[in-house]
Amino acid sequence: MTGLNARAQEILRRNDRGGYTVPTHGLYPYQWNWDSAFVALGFAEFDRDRAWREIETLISAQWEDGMIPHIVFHQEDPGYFPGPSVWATGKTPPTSGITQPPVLASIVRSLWETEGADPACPRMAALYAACLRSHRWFHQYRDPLGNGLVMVTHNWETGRDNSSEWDDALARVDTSGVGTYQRRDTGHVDAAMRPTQQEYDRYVAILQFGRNTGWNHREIADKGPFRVLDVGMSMELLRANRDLLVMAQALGDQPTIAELEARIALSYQGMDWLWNDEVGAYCSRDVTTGESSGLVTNASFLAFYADVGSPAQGARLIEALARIRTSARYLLPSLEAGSRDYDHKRYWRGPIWLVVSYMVAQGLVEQGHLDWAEQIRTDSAALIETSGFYESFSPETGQGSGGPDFSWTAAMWLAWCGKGRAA
Ligand code: 9WN
Repeated sequence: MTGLNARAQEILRRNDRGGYTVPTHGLYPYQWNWDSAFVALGFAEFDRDRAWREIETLISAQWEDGMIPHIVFHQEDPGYFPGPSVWATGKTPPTSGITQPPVLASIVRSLWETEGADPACPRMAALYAACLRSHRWFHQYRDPLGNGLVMVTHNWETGRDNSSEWDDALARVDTSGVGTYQRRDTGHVDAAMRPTQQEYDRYVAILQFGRNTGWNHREIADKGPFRVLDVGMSMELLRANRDLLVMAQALGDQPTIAELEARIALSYQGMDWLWNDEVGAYCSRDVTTGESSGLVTNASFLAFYADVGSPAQGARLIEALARIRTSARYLLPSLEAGSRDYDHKRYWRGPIWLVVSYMVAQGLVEQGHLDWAEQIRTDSAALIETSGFYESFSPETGQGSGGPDFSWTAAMWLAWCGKGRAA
């Protein structure tokens, strides 16, 4: 085994807390939803049973209404804010009160297919049922326009926490009642790599709104202070519904097949609402004001992963990618350089996040843009080779940012960008 492969496995083993993995030691001491999905792909490269278990542990915290929470607090840790007592959801195990990107079904399909796609696989069937419940929760609570797109009620749900896409909506959040609290993140990593204090106040204010409703997701969706159609999650859910459909077909789940087909058609059509012709890309859109963010982010390119758009729209996206390439030494930045508040070091305002790069590259392969997919893959591998397994990376210098020895970065090395590289 080569050095980086061994190192990546060691990171996953070391971040393993028994059935679930923490994203990184210190900064994120709990189980995160979409992190676990990608981490399972990494484990699958050397321990199949552990890969399934990662997702099964996450699912054990699924809410009765189908929501899969964004954090599961399996054990207390004073090193993270906001912890379980701040969320106060009253669940066992304790969880946060919001969700995260619905990538799980796509990863379950991948695990199942690499094991031969046996329709009688009980682990697939159980996770299929859990993913279906979660997708129905999105359809029921998070589709305010009835067009198959995903509305988020907290920017943390998007997983792209401080993307400039949320700035206008966040600016309207009233923070006057937030009170005092102690951030923990800036005690672990350089504050220049994290959201600002003003942003954190807004995040906390939105959380408090949800808590004050007793985590009533109907009320939060209708009246919450943050209501945005997220381009990333809309693309991911469309993709995940297609992957779920493949499993529904294998299981012969007829009524669900029809339901999913209708859902896929709806989202496919609905995605045009996110297309911004001025910038030539898909962008998030505010539900309250109807405004498009007008920003080209890494999530814009998930259109390939979701297989949406006309050939002309696809060509414009490739044009945008080529333009981004001229200013980024490494692909794929989370925000195009030159955009409002672009910062190559600050979290989701520029740095590269390999899990999004992985999904975009997968989509590019599927749509026949092999050169671009390979460019993203080799750039991603080079980042790890030069800087290590960081949470994210500067697209300008390649330097690592955020937490070190990061689980999903290790997983992406093992399952994707490190494959076949002598390291
Ligand atoms: C809040 C764990 C998570 C990722 C997110 C990333 C970051 C958390 C935080 O870390 O968010 O959920 O406290 O900053 O933005 O995508 O899932 O790795």
